Amino acid sequence: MKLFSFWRSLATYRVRIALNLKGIVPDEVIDVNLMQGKQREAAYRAVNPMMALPALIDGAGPVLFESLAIIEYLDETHPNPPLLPRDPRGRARVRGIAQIIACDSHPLIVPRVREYLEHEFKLDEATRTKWCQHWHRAALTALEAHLSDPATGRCCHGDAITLADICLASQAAGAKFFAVDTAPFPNFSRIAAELAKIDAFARAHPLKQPGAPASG
Ligand SMILES: N[C@@H](CCC(=O)N[C@@H](CS)C(=O)NCC(=O)O)C(=O)O
Repeated sequence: MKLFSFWRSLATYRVRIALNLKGIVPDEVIDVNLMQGKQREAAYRAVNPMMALPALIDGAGPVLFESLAIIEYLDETHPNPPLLPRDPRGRARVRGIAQIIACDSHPLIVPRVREYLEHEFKLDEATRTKWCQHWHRAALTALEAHLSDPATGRCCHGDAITLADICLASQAAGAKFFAVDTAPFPNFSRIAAELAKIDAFARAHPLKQPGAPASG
């Protein structure tokens, strides 16, 4: 198994957590330096035409792409521990929370968007940061409302770790990178703090990866 990764990639962080929870160790982790724009070079474009991390090759392939699709693949091929509840309503809620993070919020703050704001619209760094913080807070506000639901337990959905918690951890790491205060979101903060204590989450954290700076 080959994982295409970069320490700072929040989407790859999601996949690393799932791999750790399932006890899967990739044979090879291939570094694609997002800060040097390596994701746009021909070699990686051939792997993932979206020019985004992560990508995963399991055995003879094909290449798997998009973190949520990769995590569901891992869940289907390695069912224990399950990352989705059994009941359709629960699965829909977990996927919904995951998608607020991975599909509605995260895409607005990735390098290609920040770089477009900089080069095409000439927005300075402070304005670009304001953009990122705005979309973070919008997602955190929606998540906090969902997490106030009685279906929330120790984790986003009951007491077992699901895909929603994996995504929540990535949102929490992103909030730190962009200096967004999560204190006004107490359910979110409580779950993030609980997850950070779990080894599979802690080992997968961006700042624990090769090449990461000593602090965020
Ligand atoms: N929806 C994708 C997001 C992929 C994505 O945008 N990844 C970021 C890193 S977290 C990336 O590689 N960005 C490259 C760029 O924006 O140029 C997923 O969840 O896998």
